[in-house]
Amino acid sequence: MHKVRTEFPKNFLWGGATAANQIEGAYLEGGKGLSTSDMAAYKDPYGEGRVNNFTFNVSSEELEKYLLNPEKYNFPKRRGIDFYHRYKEDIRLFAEMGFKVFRLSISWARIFPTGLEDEPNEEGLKFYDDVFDELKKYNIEPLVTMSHYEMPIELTKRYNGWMSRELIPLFIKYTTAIMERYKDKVKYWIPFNEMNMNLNSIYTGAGVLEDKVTNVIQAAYQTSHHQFLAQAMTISNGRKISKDFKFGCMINAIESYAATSKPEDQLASLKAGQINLFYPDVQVRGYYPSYMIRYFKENNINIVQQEGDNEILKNGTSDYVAFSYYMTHMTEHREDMRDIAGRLDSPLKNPNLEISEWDWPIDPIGFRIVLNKLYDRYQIPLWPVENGLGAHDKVVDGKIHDDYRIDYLRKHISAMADAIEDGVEIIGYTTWGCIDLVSCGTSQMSKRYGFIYVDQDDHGNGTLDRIRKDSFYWYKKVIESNGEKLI
Ligand code: BGP
Repeated sequence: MHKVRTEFPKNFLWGGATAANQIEGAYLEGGKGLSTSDMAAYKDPYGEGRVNNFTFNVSSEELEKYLLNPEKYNFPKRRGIDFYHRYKEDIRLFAEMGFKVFRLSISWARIFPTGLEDEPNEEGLKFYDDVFDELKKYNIEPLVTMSHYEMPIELTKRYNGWMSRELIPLFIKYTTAIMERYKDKVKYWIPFNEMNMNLNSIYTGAGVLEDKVTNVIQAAYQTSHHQFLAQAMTISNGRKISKDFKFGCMINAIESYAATSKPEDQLASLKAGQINLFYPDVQVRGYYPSYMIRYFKENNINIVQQEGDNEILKNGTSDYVAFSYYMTHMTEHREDMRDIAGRLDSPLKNPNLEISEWDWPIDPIGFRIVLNKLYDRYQIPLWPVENGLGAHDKVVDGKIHDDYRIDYLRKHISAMADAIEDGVEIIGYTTWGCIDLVSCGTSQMSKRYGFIYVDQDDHGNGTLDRIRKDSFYWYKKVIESNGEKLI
């Protein structure tokens, strides 16, 4: 019988998560080329009467303007939080909290500035060597995302991003270069961040200019097909490079509760769940599930595939399921299922849940449900690699009293402990934005997730000084006690 575990495993990997485009800055230093995320211009986040004025998508017209007259716009992701120059100080702070793992991503455009070069950029490779060496000093394990919402902009201009199959060999060239280089420094890899968010923003996830495609949903699935292949090929290549490598697929896990007990709503909730889990289904099992083949047929979605694709998918499945968890949604029956699945902004509000300042529902029990469902389905280890609360923080006499963040994380860690007791196998936990960083969705600096405050506003004003928040000391105790002390 499965042993009931009442505590976190001894070697549980506690830590935090980031992404290159949201922290590094130095967007043209060290030979780096321009990337898709360098084009996410800041827009008034409260514009059009909405709190979430997403800067996710870029049109052809905008891209042209941004390339021609960049000085007219504010591009927060070009600045990040200057991790490129301050990584030693930041890693020292992570070590002080007792991190066992640090999730970061490599910027493709630092290694292949346009994506088209034959040889990698040595300066870019060296930067990550230095970062990994610094982590090693403190025995912090790196968890590396190969593609986290960015790619060389040249690939968007030339191929319209992942719409083109040409991207696959270019990505393989990049991932082979980094796996060869860091084979003795990195064990845990995630080829793509939240591939399922292609449905939400095809530019952010796949470098595609939406105005250049005719059917955006079909395009999202076509880019995903190319990324599935690229991921599977990366994994099968990686297994030849090092036997120690462990690869995770990664989704934004959004559990969708049925709005009522009506069977039609229950079915709609099942379907929304399938659309979410379609991604790990392909990446863990190695083939397209039948429910999705039906969905494609019913919605006139035609994915261009080639002979041999099934074989590729089968040969590159994942070792663990990584996922981000922020919220749950509600689903009701609709004639057009495309309205409800795969979106970040749910049309229905759950009256039982509190919401964040950015309208994201807060649901720790949903976290336990997601952990159980994923484990029941795949029976391989899980890794929540993003979870956290975006909030406005106030500095008062040099201190940040972020008890709301502590409360959020405490409840989610508790839910994770319950899931462990349910028998779910979890490798580790990395909270999102362990140091304040630029928001992915809104490009705001003021949407903060960190244990460490970074003195910078949405327009780039500030000293960039790092300040420990109350949550910093709290998380240090959580790690020290291996999840026992949550108070
Ligand atoms: C995830 C992304 C992250 C991230 C996080 C929070 O979807 O993988 O990059 O930033 O969401 O989102 P936001 O920054 O929009 O609050």
